[in-house]
Amino acid sequence: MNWIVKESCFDKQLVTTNGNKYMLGNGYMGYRGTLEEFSKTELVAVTLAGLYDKEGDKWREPVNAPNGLLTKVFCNDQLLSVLDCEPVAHTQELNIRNAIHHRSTEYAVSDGGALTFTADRFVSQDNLHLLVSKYSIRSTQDCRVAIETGIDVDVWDINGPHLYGQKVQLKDEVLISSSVSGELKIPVVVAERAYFSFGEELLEDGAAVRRISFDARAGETYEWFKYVAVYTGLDADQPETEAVKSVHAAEALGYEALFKAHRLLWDERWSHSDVIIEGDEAAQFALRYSIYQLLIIAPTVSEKVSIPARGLSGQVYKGAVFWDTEMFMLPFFLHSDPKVVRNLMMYRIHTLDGARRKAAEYGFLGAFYAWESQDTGDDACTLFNVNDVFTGRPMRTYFRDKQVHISGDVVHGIWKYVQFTGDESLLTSGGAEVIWECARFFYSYAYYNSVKQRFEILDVTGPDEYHERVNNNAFTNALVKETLEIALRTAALLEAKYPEEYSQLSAPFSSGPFLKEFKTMLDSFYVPQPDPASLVIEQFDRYHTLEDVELTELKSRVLNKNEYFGGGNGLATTTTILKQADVVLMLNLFKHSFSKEVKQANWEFYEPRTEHGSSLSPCIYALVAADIGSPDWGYPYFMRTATVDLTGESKQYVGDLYIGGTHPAANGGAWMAAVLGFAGLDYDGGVVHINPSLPKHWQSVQLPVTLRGDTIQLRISKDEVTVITAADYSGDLVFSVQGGEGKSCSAGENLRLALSKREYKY
Ligand code: IFM
Repeated sequence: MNWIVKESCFDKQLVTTNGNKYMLGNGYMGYRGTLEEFSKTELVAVTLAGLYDKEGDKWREPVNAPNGLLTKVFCNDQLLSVLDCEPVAHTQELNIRNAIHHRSTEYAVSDGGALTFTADRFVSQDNLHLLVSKYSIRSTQDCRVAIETGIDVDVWDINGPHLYGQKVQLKDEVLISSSVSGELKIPVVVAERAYFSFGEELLEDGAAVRRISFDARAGETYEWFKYVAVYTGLDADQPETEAVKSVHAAEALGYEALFKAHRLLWDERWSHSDVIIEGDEAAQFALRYSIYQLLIIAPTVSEKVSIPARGLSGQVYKGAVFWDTEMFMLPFFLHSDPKVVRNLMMYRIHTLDGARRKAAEYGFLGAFYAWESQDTGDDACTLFNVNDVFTGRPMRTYFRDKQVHISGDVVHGIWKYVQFTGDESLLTSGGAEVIWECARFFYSYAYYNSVKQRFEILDVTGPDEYHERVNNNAFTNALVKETLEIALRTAALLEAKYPEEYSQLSAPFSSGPFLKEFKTMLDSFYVPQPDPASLVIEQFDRYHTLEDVELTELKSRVLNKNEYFGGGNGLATTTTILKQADVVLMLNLFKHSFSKEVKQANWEFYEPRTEHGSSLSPCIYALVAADIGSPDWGYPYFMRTATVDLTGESKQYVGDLYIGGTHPAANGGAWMAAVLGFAGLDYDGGVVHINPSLPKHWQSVQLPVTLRGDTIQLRISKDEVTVITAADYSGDLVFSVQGGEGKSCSAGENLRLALSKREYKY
């Protein structure tokens, strides 16, 4: 089984792509897949989750910590770096099973000799503050070697600098870099302990890098270790003390013991997340890699952070959390590690006040969640989010003001978690307030059309950001309707099961608008429906009046490869070309409310009109293709999604804005397409429904799923579903295949459920 991502030579052109592709992380910090000698020019970054900073009037973004793993090797005074010397041999590898990064580079040195430098590193899953690295050199000839290693305090920032008062000191053989963030004055400490059993060390007072020199003997291997801890004032009152303690403890344990603890935790993670695709190695690898990308950014411990749109791969998109988390990443975590979802949803609860401030700022009630959310929940999205490539001027965009569906997405996520896990405590821990406040926001945002006698949602931007400020976007209206329904259901559930909490939680809303108003709105709320003849749902009012141009024709009108298709003058705005799945996304989200015919008609209508200008888009077409029994229509979309961070083939610029980095929403989308789409898994909180729609060459999909505390194994093939339960299985789940009768099974049983042949359209 292949768990290795590998580069067999060094290509300067791929430094940025590989920085994303070879990422390590543990939810607390991300470490880009750069090489030991690299600096900020090559976008080295140790990106911290949840610590943001604003420099002057630039965009607020996450803080990158100084890089405690900086290491350069010199041979006879010559720097050995892939950037300057062409290596004789070079490999860069990421083992996604253990989350460990390895590089090995052989350099030609004087008189026909060769020196090989290797480095292994991991971002500990066991101690989230710890980076651990092991290095070696071996020369074929005697030579004078120097190693420069320490902390690189010259940090890469997009909108920095963010760290001030940089101070470096040496205490008990630990090098400590301390600084404070500019805006909130949060201390950031990096402590580094390098352990060498050879060489003479030179460290100048106050310097962040030391030099170890020695005479290397031919054929001998010299090995050394580094233990680096990162702490901020958000983690501890005395971050310096904690960081120093951490590296001393790490050194005492040693590299192998630290790696073992890390590896065991990764084994455990894969035991409840890995998905096996029989019959398609390429898909298998890409899906596994997508899962890896999600695991390295999962907040397993903190409920104060969520997952940014570019994960922890840097400061792109201001390190902000978008709807991507709820709509694209949440399903993977729900099925594999629901505790993570609780943390993600608690983050929304903790940022409710920011959402309330945003609603009030625009003159609405309740909670209007940030389109780009950071630590406080205030919106980091600016009114001018893109620059016009032609004029260089900022363009007015309406992501912040008009993508009101974000509040519905948050509610959707909370309710999904509660329904899926049965953990109703989330509602009494703030979830109910979020839900009700979002419903109040929509109530105040809605417009009552007295002629048509219905509530409508006007002046919004749906998922398709190329068409801003439209009326009655089908996706948005469907989410608003769901929010109102969930608000009423939440109230009924709490009143029936937790009456005391209910009266306490609902008291602040007693003067309304509350349940009565939600009900009134719901009773006459408009959601665009399929046209009786074509079955197509119009994306928004008057969408069908736009120029119905082919995508190739639209692209032929492009003048600059980075020009933005949306905004005031964007090429797509006056046409039917959409940026990303919109109606089709709605059909996937509410798949039980629409017939196969409606889904098919809309897939066929919108698919040629979708530009997939967002990495969130293709997976949705894969999901709906599987749903309508045409998995092979969806397969290329699945592959495109699952390989986005392996190939690096994604939009890197919008206007002149760099948007590169990893794509967690696509990673989550790949999982959704494979498991919820092709394998057809659908747990509704009561019954586990399985209705597979496997691509032609897939024999089966096998995976563990964690449902209501039980982890079961599923093997889903074209003619049979097998459920394997553990010895301690509770026996509570019911399984139904292809809509048939529900079956239960007991602990330790292999339940085999036959499938009838399904007619696929290939
Ligand atoms: O949330 C998305 C949005 O839908 C499209 N532009 C990029 C954002 C972050 O991924």
